[in-house]
Amino acid sequence: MAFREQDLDALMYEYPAKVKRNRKKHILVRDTSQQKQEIEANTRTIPGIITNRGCAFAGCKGVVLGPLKDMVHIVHGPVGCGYYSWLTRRNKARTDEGGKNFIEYCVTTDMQESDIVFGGEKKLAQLIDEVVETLKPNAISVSATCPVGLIGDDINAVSKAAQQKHHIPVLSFSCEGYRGVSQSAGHHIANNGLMEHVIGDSDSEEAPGKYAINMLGEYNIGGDSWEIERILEEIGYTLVSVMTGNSSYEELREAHTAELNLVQCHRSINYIAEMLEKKYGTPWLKVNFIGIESTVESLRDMALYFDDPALTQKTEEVIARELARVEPVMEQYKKICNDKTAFCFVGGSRGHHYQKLFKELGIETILAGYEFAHRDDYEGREVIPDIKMDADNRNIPEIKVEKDERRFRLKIPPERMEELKDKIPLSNYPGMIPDMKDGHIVVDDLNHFETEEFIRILKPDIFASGIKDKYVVQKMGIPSKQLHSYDYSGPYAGFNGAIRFAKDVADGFTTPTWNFINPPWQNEPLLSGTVEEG
Ligand code: CFM
Ligand code: HCA
Repeated sequence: MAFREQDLDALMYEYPAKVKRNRKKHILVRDTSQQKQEIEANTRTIPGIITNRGCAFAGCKGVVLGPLKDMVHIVHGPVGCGYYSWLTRRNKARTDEGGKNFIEYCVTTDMQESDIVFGGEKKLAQLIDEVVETLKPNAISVSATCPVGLIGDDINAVSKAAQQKHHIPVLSFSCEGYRGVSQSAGHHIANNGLMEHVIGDSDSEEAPGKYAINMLGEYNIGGDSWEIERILEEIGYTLVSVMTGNSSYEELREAHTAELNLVQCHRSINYIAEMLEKKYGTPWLKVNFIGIESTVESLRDMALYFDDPALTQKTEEVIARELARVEPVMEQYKKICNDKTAFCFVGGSRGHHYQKLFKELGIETILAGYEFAHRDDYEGREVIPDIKMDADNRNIPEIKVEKDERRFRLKIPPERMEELKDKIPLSNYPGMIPDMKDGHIVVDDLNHFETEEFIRILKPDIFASGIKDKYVVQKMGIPSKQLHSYDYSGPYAGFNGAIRFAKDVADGFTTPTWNFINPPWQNEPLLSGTVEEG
């Protein structure tokens, strides 16, 4: 059914007027006749509403720092904060030869009532001593949970003292859960800390190999990064670091030597991309390795950036071989998935990234959104190219693109500039809204009430989101796919990931389970009300 802007009022029938006014700004029905549609985002969830969002601690320790495997990540706080952030995100890591890997450890000060009353600094200092002695990590992070900020423990001072005592980096992060409005604040805190204390903290000036790149915003969930690395390394790229999937403190120190930064998840790490650009002049390129088409497009953009015929040729060879292998398999799954509809609601980038992969299977995303993205993730960031040649620099051909003091140097031979300038992938991100079709819905910080209402009205064939709403939706008789943890499957990125995803989704549609579940609307009327006489 076609959904219209005015249908939103009916959908929100239970909201008090003030709440309705607020939530309406976070929901839009796509209308391509409008030049630009705006949405409110990155604001506080209304207290009492059941949101899927996480906290700043989750964004800092869980998302950005957690995957760094040669570090021990200490949670200073009650045991629950450590326990519930222990391995649930499925950021995988393999131990390098002779290397250290503490990913499977859950290390916390386990604060008790007495620590809240008398302070937990001593306990933290003792735990750091114990960690150094027993685990000998390359570095330690200390992340603060809510009570730490409330009682005023100075984790910064404790960490500094421990660093002097043990001669290993002990980094503290004031990422108390209540900071900011979601996990997004935690990404920022972690990014700042890594940039200040880790990235570039080595004497290396040269990259370790040819076509040296960092991959930012890739966390190796379900092994995604390994599949992307397989492709990039075969083409001939040197991965200096991945931020931060399957990565290490030691790898990150070298990140400044890369020639180009790829940005997979824009939301969680754009700060580092921008800071690297400012500090070292390294440009960044938005990529997307979710979906076959997006993967191919990203590989071609990268080849265009380096503009080396041998690299371009190898890129095309790998693309042709992989497409010949995976496309016939996708065709088979498409027969099951074709003409179906999806809701796709995930954190800060996957709500958009997965839409193309759904599309490749013939599944249309009719409602999408992010938990905690900012407006530029929805509306895009505009970079107006103002291309100038540097006449003195003809031996190192480059294009300078300037906007808001941001400069991108793209190595393109001058004679090809005219031909390539419109194709150059600038450091920008078009956002989710322009990719949505007329009548489709974009929702920021979708909550449980709205989820049920939208499902009742639009009845999608598959619902993609996270653990907090998965089971409610499945009990309504609709297959659900966790796009955070991949329901213990994966990888879903790259060519092999697309096939794995297609199989999992097709299995979701064809399982006989659905014969045993009656969706509520089969037995209950969709409308209810009273008829007044007279
Ligand atoms: Fe980036 Fe992520 Fe996401 Fe994210 Fe997350 Fe995640 Fe996510 Mo869960 S970094 S914004 S804070 S792509 S943990 S790996 S799945 S909400 S859409
Ligand atoms: C987080 C992590 C999370 C949660 C997933 C979910 C993840 O936000 O702290 O709600 O299903 O990907 O593990 O986003």
